[in-house]
Amino acid sequence: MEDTPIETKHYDGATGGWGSLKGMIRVFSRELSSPAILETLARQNKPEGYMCSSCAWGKPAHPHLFEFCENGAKSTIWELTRDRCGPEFFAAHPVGELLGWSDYDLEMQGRLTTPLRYDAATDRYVTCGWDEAFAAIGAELRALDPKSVVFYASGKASLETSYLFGLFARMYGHNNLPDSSNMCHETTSVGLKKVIGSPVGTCLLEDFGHCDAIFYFGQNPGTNSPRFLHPLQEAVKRGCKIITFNPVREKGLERFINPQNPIEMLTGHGTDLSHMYLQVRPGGDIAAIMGLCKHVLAIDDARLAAGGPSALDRDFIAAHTAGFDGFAATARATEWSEIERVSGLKRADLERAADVYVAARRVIGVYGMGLTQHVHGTQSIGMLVNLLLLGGHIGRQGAGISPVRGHSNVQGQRTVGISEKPELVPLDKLADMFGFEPPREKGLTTVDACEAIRDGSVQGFVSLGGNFVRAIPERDAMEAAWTNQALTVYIATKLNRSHLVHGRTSYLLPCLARSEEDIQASGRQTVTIEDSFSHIYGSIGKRSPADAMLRSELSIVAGIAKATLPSHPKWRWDDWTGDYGLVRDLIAETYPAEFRDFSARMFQPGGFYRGNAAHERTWKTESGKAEFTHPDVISALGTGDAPGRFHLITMRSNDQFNTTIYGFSDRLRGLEGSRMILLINPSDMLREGLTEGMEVTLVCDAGDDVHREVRGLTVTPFDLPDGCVGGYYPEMNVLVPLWYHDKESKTPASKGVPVRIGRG
Ligand SMILES: Nc1nc2c(c(=O)[nH]1)N[C@H]1C(S)=C(S)[C@@H](COP(=O)(O)OP(=O)(O)OC[C@H]3O[C@@H](n4cnc5c(=O)[nH]c(N)nc54)[C@H](O)[C@@H]3O)O[C@H]1N2
Ligand SMILES: Nc1nc2c(c(=O)[nH]1)N[C@H]1C(S)=C(S)[C@@H](COP(=O)(O)OP(=O)(O)OC[C@H]3O[C@@H](n4cnc5c(=O)[nH]c(N)nc54)[C@H](O)[C@@H]3O)O[C@H]1N2
Ligand SMILES: [Mo]
Repeated sequence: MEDTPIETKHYDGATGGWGSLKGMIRVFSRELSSPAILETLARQNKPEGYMCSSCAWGKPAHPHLFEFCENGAKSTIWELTRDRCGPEFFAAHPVGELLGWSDYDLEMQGRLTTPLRYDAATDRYVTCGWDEAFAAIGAELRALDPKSVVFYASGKASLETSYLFGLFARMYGHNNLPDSSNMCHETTSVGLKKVIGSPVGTCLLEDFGHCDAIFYFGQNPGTNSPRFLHPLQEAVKRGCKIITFNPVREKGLERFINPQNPIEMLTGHGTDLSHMYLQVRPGGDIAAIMGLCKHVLAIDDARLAAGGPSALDRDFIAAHTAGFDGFAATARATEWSEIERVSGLKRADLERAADVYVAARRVIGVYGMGLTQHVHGTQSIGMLVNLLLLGGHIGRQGAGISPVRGHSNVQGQRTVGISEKPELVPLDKLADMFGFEPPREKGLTTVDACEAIRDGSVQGFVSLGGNFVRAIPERDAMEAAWTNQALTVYIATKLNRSHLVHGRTSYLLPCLARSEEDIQASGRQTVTIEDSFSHIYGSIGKRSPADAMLRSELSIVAGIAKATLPSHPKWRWDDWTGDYGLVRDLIAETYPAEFRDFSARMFQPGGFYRGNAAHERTWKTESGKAEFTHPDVISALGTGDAPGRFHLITMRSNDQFNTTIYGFSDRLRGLEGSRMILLINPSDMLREGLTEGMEVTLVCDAGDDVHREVRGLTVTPFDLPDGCVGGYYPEMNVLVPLWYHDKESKTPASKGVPVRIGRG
């Protein structure tokens, strides 16, 4: 690419530093002057404080003075905005008009304040009372077949609320409990469960204080989990080597200036984070890891031939794993030329990276959406586990596999029963505790739910947070089908597009945010959440609610349940609403191994660990061992290379939280001002005859007969591997076919969408 005259966009600064403070101030200068906000930020992620509702990164037992990051602060400030989106707003704007507004403009209206009912005669949301809303929703739900209703959760609501939401679904009569995880780390839940018997990562936060090497795949900490940069920086300073695999040169993985360190802030000297940065092609991770394993095996062969010690942990492999021989044969048989072609990486680089692996005594594998959102994502995760198993790097200090979760309680929601998979929930226990017969058949995932909404078999959708219609694939077709439903219910803090794409009967119910005080019959309530390291924390909101009419998520769920279900002496919705401690007792009774003494332990500094069998080297897999798998594909993409075809990565900017757009600056990538851009490398630009600033259309090239396109994208040169392009999520979601998902978990393959570039 050096010989092309086109310059790519890039950012010269480091992650963190003054840029992160400026980033916060630019978006929120007005809100930052509020003492309430400063007080909330100072208590963020501290024991007995408030747990940030942004990402799921761990909260250390010994927090920094300010244990928050640029993006966590943005999320808190966003919740605590002074703006209100009340009845006058809805009186002034019919839904038909609001459908023409951008995501940014909708959420910028501020916090919802009163319960709202959709009125078809005026095409407006109109104010209604809570009791009226509950009664009407209850009547609609009773009239519907429970199997035709979906209860979606977006990953933020507390363990207490989530437990009751899942319980309500089963008492009502279905397991249709998809959550945002179905678009995110479901690949992990399915993939890791299969090979190590645990649906979640095995690392603890402390492990990052002991590792010698981190193999880092497809996760962007600078934007999505900035507090992770602190342990990464400390690890590098100790001599740990980070080897990064990512098609995009993410600043967060290149250099970090710690905003908590005055010397680094004043001198501008930060830490270079990645020892090697390998710009793998999208979906090229299976091949890249195959190359690493191949070289590790070659080193082992050479050492053994010379009478030296093995480069593998042979005792671990013999005692704890199954399938090593088959996997080793596959790795040996895979040609380097194939590995280089698919990964886009050079053999010499992969060999150097493998040398780092062999030299390290403790290795951690980290990953995010770059592995999970592919057609063969489960196989990529299996490959990363293969790599770690070679050296016995699971189930000991300083080693393990560490998926970085998204929403702040997305992992916890699964833990307490929000799952469409009945086998993951102790149904017999629930039957016993609550005196009812829970449904036993599998429920709908996100993709299944979308298909069922399209074919008309789903008629009701109850949404605990989130912005489902905007987050899913195939948005145009889905929006059209959505309005055929009989009932939609949205429990939310802010207005978003999903609320406008409503069923015939629709309610929009405004709730408290986690940072707000939640007073019930027994007094001020605490809620709990679980982080990426299976640690559980209490969180207390202290801010005055945005409006006196707001209710907590738990009380809204309980209110709808009570209005829907028959009364039963063991179904104590009012008591549970009055004292969340009673719900924690139910959780502890349902999951005694993980949650014993729940309320007593929830304020333990650093959270309490609910345990993980794989961390103790107990493998709850089919074979009872950790399983080496051999992939049946070498690329994780669902489509091959073809003339004119690119694979699209849908990306998050530094100024967004999922579908919530805070602003138009993607500072860490040097991209400013617009989200309607197409990122492409200069050689591909020349090959396609494109010039910077030209407007183009992206067209889906998945080979079915549906036309999907996004118009008006500005060509922007960017450092990417050949054959791929980048664009922003959720704007690009129109292009992702609903059927284009991970084969095993059905996670939409949002990181490798086949597209063509059209003119105009
Ligand atoms: N500020 C902020 N924080 C967030 C969020 C947010 O939107 N904003 N979202 C939250 C949620 S729900 C989630 S799930 C997480 C998401 O956090 P991440 O897991 O970091 O997700 P993404 O930013 O979508 O993509 C991750 C990285 O994968 C790379 N990548 C793309 N394709 C490939 C590939 O084929 N191979 C490899 N190796 N890399 C690839 C991309 O370049 C990108 O750097 O963040 C959470 N935290
Ligand atoms: N193309 C593409 N698509 C993707 C992805 C991608 O990388 N590329 N990423 C996927 C991923 S990882 C995820 S997790 C999903 C995200 O999907 P969702 O979780 O459904 O979406 P969010 O944008 O996080 O939801 C934002 C809305 O949540 C509501 N909200 C915010 N805080 C609260 C609260 O405390 N309580 C309640 N009740 N409501 C609240 C607000 O109304 C806000 O508008 O999108 C997925 N879609
Ligand atoms: Mo996510």
